[in-house]
Amino acid sequence: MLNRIDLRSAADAAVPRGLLPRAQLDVSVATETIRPLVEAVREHGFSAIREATERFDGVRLERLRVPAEAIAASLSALEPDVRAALEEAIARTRKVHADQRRHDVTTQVSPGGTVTERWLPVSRVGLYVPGGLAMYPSTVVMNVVPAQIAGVDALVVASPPQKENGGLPDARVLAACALLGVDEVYAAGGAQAIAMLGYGSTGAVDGDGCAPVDVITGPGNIWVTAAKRLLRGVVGIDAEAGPTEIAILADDTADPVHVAADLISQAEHDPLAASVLVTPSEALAGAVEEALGRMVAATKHTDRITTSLTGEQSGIVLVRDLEQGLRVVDAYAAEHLEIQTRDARAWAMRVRNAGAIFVGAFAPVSLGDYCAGSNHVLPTGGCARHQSGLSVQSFLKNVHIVEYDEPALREVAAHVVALATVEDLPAHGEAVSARFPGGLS
Ligand code: HSO
Ligand code: ZN
Repeated sequence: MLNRIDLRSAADAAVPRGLLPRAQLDVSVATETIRPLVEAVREHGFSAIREATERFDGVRLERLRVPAEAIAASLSALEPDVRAALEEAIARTRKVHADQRRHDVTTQVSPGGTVTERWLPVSRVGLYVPGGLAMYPSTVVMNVVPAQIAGVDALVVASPPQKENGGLPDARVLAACALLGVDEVYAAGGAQAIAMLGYGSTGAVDGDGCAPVDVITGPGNIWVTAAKRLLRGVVGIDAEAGPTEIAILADDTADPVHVAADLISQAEHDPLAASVLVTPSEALAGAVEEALGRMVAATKHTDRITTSLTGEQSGIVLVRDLEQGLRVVDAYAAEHLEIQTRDARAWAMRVRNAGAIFVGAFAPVSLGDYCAGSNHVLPTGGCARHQSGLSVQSFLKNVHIVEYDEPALREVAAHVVALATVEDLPAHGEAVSARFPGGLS
């Protein structure tokens, strides 16, 4: 079912990324397609959002903002087991993210001269929660918890209106908002929602509009990603989240049924999702193939999963040994990486590039999707080489506070003047020497 890539006789040098399975997602074309829509929302606000919503979601919007009663009613209607699960997910996610809080640090640079690095939350954050092939109340948790711990002033959620829910966003998404105390929710999806968050928008009536935010986070389809790219600079944007990915580094100690189940679990998201097994064991590769054959047919979303597993973005990579496997997973830089080997923790600690790493036989990715306490908004498409997943840090910025007294400035004044002179910016130097009319020394 999966493509095979045999790297066992490949040279020992760094693994060329081009050899690894990965779909190319052309966001730049989509960016041009949605540019007029983003501009229309910027100029016309609600009427442009309503028009796009009718066209893409098949819903005629009466109001942009979801009424407080509808959010409360969704929580009352929530199944008790789902409520308990969401509460547990929230508690664990809070526990882990509370430890990410930053503390201000003051460095004494010289006697009388200090620089304080102060961490401040952004004021207003917009969280996008998609609602296409699947509904994601868990994504509400993963976005809202770190923003709240960072201490943002205002937090708004946008999620596409659903015909099945009377033109409101998904009921479970609304219930998750209620559990987290989020009461500013907008029924908007796709590129129009991102434009609404970035530029702000009028509403159907007074008080129904959305004020612009400072940062937009949350995953979405290619149109959402393209709109975020257009808005970058106008607002802060988290990573561009493409289709989900799982890579598993496994040896002959791994259970093929567990490996197959985990590959299937992420393939379930999207026909474009990527599932990659990296192993030195031909026996494991064969057993996983055999298990997939049985298990894919028996699961609910067989078509989507088959498309994903047989696509060019998925495959089994055969390696000589785990050392070469480590180089492969580092080059691939998966959104999610599982290590199912002997000494799994030791191998995990040697990985440089991955969005999140799941260690050993009992830490499947779906645990992290919901209840591990870790965040599930993670860099895809190889961005884990230079980016991190969503965290409290995503909602903080730092400002340096510079405090020098007179002797401290005098001590370094000549150096400032010398650098200003060499850069041909004498007024910079004069701003210092003006403070010492009697000379610098
Ligand atoms: N695996 C997805 C997150 C998710 N899974 C939400 C289930 N619900 C991307 O990390
Ligand atoms: Zn998932």
